[in-house]
Amino acid sequence: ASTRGLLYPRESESREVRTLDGIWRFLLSDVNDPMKGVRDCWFKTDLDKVRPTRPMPVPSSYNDISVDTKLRDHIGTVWYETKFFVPHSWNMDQRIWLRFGSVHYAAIVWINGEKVMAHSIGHLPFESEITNYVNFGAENRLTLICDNTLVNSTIPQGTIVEEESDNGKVMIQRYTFDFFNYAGIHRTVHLYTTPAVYIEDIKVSTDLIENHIGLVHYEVIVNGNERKAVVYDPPIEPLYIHVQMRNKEGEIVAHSVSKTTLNGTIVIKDVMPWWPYLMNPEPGYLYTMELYLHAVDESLLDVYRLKVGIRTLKWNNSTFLLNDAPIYLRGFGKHEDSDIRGKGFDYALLTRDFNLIKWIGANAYRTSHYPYSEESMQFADEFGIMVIDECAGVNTDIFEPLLLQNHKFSIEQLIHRDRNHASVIMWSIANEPRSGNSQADKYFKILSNYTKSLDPTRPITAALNIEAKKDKLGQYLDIISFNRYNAWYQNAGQLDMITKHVVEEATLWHVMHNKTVIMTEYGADTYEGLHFLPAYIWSEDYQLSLLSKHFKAFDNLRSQKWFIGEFVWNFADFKTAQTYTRVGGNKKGVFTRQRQPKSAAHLLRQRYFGLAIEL
Ligand code: BDP
Repeated sequence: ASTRGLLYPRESESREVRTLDGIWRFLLSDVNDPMKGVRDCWFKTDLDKVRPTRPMPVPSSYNDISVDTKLRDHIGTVWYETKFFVPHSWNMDQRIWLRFGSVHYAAIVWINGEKVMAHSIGHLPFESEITNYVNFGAENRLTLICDNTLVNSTIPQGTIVEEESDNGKVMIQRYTFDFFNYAGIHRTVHLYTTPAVYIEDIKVSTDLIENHIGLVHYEVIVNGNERKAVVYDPPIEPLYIHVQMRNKEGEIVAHSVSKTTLNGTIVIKDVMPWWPYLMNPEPGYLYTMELYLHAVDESLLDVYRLKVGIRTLKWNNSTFLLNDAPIYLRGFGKHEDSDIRGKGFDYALLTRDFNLIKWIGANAYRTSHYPYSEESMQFADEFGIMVIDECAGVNTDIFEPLLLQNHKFSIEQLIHRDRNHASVIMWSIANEPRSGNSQADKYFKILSNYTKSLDPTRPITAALNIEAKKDKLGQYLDIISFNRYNAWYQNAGQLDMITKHVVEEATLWHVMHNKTVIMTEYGADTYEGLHFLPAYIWSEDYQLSLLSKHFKAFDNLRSQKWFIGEFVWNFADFKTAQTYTRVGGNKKGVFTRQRQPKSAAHLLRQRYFGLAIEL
């Protein structure tokens, strides 16, 4: 699969977009022979002819759709199949693309029995041109195998162990992170067309001069000449791009001048910069960048539209500035998680989440602990919500070379996918890595430098949880983030042992590295409706007190400019693997899994709006 391109599929004068979302056919492979179907070529025939299939919604995790433990806890591979028509009208001078928003964890895809792509690492898109594999004016079969196994070299890591059960030997997937390892086709499946010569990729960065002149630097990659010489022989060259910017009202406010290049800078006078929520009466202001690809004879080849927010980021040892204004982040660690669909994308859930974020007055969240949907990144741009964009490296341990390679690849794909979003203000390269281990230093030096080389325009961070003195990663970060569960995992029940500890730990991180500091996780599991006075662990009252003791620490720290943000864990309750520490999953949500507020949500709302007004 190509990792270039990956522009979100958008229709235009020159492009058609369809989705293949709906009910697909589905079956489980045998746990002890997960690759049998590949050996026996199940993709060469209808899956129903191989074994009985069951209906499976796409997008969705498959785990919670049935009432079957075997499906929920399945380890290894599963098969999906659907059929689709390619109309005659999509004739040979177009290209046809098949694109998956994400499949967790690894996938191989066949069209009409021919392999068209393979991808691993969940939560990231992949696509392939399928023009030469489809039947025009006829039905086509799409078959996919998906593997959810996590091992030492996957991002994130896991281990498979064999245990004795009542039914003989069974495989068990172990992992050290707590969120449930949902699997399946998690995001939209797009079928779309481009012209033969097409805009493959766009890279945008922005600048502001005195907050009233906006600069949009762009680089465009065009492809197609060499790969479809049948159509364009000799190739069409040179090509040029005409770019224009429209404001929210749809008026053209600026355009490119060069008629010879694919790169350039657009200047917008009296610009409306992109501002975070509650920092400006019009947060999340986006321009539409229209790119027209022309042949030199002026004929129009391709059109693509990209939303662009114009803002700057600057950081030093003591502040983090957006459009030259100091930023204080007030937000959440989140999860993509909900009843029945698991990690499956759902516009209703996404819209509800953003309405709650607005209601509570937050201005930021971290995509803990993996890249979230592209649609959510578009929402964050529109709503003015700042995103700490985290790759899927969680609890990284056993630092082997193949892991480093995959970790680099996961960051590379993430940055490639999200670099044009104004909402992305920081990359998080890991959550709670075992950063005290002897190999961690070298590993993270390479990973940090690599990340910075891919995108020097944003700072990098990682959510650390080992003692500051033992950590080896902080030295390579631009901003230090730390997670700590005072009065929960340590000193459970001791609400009087929070404030001092938080202040001391944040200060230690700052003093050791002379960098800005964020608290990226703190919180308490809370069973909604459970009340105890005086506050008692797991009750709503305990969560309220625990949060307010942290607020006291944050207020103390905020007088130091280097403390730049607070993120409560978690936005909403979410499903976990089964352990005796979890009652119906992780309950540290300020909202329930059904997205209704616990008492703490009202307290947090007062604080977050209060902080916004102070700014
Ligand atoms: C932290 C992890 C987070 C967990 C949280 C918890 O970063 O993913 O959900 O603990 O246990 O260590 O609630």
